[in-house]
Amino acid sequence: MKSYKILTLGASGAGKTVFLASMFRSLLTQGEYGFYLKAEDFKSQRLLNNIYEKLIIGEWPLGTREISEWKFTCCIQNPDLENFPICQFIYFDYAGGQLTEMNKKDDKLQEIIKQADAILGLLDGQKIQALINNSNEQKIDDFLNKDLPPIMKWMSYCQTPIQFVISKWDLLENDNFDLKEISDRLLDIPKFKELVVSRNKEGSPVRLIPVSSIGSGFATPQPDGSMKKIAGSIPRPFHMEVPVSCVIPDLLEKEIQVNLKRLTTISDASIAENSGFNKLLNKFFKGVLSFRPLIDLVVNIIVEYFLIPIIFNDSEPNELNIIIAQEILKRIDNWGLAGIRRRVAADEKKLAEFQQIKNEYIMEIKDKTTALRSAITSFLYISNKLNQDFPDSEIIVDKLK
Ligand SMILES: Nc1nc2c(ncn2[C@@H]2O[C@H](COP(=O)(O)OP(=O)(O)OP(=O)(O)O)[C@@H](O)[C@H]2O)c(=O)[nH]1
Ligand SMILES: [Mg+2]
Repeated sequence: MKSYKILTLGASGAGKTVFLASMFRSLLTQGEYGFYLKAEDFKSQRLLNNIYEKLIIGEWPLGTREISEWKFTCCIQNPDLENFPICQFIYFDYAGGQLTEMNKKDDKLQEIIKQADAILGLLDGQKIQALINNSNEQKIDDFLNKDLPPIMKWMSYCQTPIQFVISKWDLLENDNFDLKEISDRLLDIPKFKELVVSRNKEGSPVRLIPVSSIGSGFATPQPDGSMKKIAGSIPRPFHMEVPVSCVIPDLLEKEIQVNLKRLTTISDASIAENSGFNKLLNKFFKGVLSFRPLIDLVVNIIVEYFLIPIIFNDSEPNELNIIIAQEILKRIDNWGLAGIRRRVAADEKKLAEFQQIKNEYIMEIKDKTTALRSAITSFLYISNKLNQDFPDSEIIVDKLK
């Protein structure tokens, strides 16, 4: 089973540990998300649960001291309660000071960063609040000069998919901030803009994902910056499923692109020779496709031809299969995973239809192929829903600006 290392880059106090515990708790059962996370062993499950149980009573974790590694298997369950493992995620937690005050000797964290398959930049919502309100010089200075530079540096250094997660959204939500205001302010920072422009050029989406590990109405900030639980409140974590759901389609899209590139030297001759297949294709494309068969086609091609070998067998996809898949995707106007994301989110009716398809896929799970198809569709649905709920979550730099 393929394993992906996902690294959260964030300063001390940004909310890494609380996010990890709350994400695990939210994804402990499949619920509406269409997948769940299983901890590697009972001990890790207990440790994360302990952190969360303390949050509930208003006790925050102490600052992290050591680097720790957390392995999760991403699983999917069908209506008969059969479980299908899809892939593994490895998460890391560490003391944020190790990132912002990194010296040459900190090879351990550097090695982890270099080996990460995807990076989530965790931006402290409380500092963003200060930045937008222009309210606390110390916090603004820390954010701009201490916290952000190493995140930018490592994100530019690594070619992995990236996303920005804004923590403590409960605070920003109270102030009625919108993401547009925040992304405009962030784009005023030259290094930030540079990074977004370069990722936009490659066609990789860069998102701002608002999350709150405790949800609104659970705690209020105190004058010293700490959070105090509101008596009688219960946590309602918000968007815990989103960062991971946005990162996986990006990772898979990258795998697909790498495999397609690998083949640029091979001529298209083999597909022409495969005339039986061509006839079949032509037949298929004669009718105008409605939404479900189109999604079926794209997701099935991607799953069967690319992801099954990569994810389950840890091998490279067969070359003829890639050519066939490439040809089909070309004919339906480059509908890769990115294509689905671009087109669905903009249309409310399509998103509702997509949700329906996602639910049908869960009902149809019977083996690892159908499980993988369902997982991919759930991730795509969640990332599309984010685009619809927060239209400014995707940062795109207008070239004319
Ligand atoms: N309002 C609010 N506060 C939060 C949230 N998440 C974390 N906090 C606050 O931020 C503090 C720091 O969170 P941690 O998760 O410990 O931060 P960290 O990034 O792990 O910090 P280090 O371990 O020092 O690197 C917590 O003690 C809370 O006071 C959130 O979703 N909402
Ligand atoms: Mg911590």
